[in-house]
Amino acid sequence: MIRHDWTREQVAALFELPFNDLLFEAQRVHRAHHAPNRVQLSTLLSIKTGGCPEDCAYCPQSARHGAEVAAEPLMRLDDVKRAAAQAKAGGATRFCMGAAWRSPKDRDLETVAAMVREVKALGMETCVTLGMLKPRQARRLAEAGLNYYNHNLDTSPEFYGRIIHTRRYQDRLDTLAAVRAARIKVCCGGIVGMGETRADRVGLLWQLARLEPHPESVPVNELVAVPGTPLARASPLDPLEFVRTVAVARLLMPAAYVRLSAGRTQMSDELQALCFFAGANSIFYGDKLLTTANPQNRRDRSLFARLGLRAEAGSEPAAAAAASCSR
Ligand code: SAM
Ligand code: DTB
Ligand code: SF4
Repeated sequence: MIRHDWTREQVAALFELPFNDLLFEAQRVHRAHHAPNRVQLSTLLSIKTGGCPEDCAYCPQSARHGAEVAAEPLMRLDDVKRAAAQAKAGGATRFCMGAAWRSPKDRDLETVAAMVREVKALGMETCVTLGMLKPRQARRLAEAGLNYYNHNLDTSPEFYGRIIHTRRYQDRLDTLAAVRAARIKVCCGGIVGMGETRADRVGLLWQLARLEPHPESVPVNELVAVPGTPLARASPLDPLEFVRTVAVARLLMPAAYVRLSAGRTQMSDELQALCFFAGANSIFYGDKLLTTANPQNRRDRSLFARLGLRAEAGSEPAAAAAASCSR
């Protein structure tokens, strides 16, 4: 059953279940809503890197921190198209383009709309993450055929003020509402391992589960502690607590794709296997996230083979047409 009325106490109680009970229940719910051994692959591209005016404490792209990320202008359409074609050839079904902006300027939005059209023409699903959006801008992206917009709540409302000072939690909820109203699918999750408490992880997932409808896609990022950022020396999260977070996300949002996102390079194969058992059914695929490293395709392919997992096939019409031609 899909519920939006979870109480914070009920979410906290899920976190407190014995580990095996939690994973058993998450796996049961996972199987009721998804193909148990399929994983959706998204590839990321940073189309506008660095120099961001926001102050998100985790982020190497903020101009306010001292991380070694050089600011670059918006990428050219041809280069984006080439990267998307390469991602498709590698087996990704969705191409996610990220820009280090507080919010997009209208002129830049038109360039991104053109990128969306080109990537769709390759037969891939499209996702962009460009910061805060006004309703009019969301409608413009919908007209270009955008499938998903990524905008994370990042953490609980209570912990949020320790991490970001340049925009409010409500600004994020407003952007998510604009995306929904434009009928674009919502990709929304958060980051753990930033020094937050379990109560904050409960608060984040509770907020996500209250969104109606739930986000179609929920990225669970583990902090990549980048030198030069204020969180460079954050203590790593207990890996089993990370698995619990994935399992609770699966239980609260049964139909969503739960994505094992940033942080996989620092995870063992065994930890990732537990995350898939707990209900993760999507990953970022490709050797780079936005500015930091992600596991090599070779390593992921070998992990999938060992676990008997298979990549989900493409679902955009052009891909479906190509598949039916080859039958
Ligand atoms: N600038 C846009 C925004 O913030 O909405 C889009 C890009 S931003 C890099 C997208 C998301 O990446 C953030 O909301 C955050 O959840 C995640 N992220 C950024 N830096 C990270 C890090 N060091 N570790 C884990 N996740 C990170
Ligand atoms: C999301 O939740 N995680 C991705 C994507 N959405 C845009 C970004 C992770 C970024 C990790 C740090 C970096 O590579 O710069
Ligand atoms: Fe800018 Fe996004 Fe990084 Fe925040 S997370 S500093 S908004 S690029």
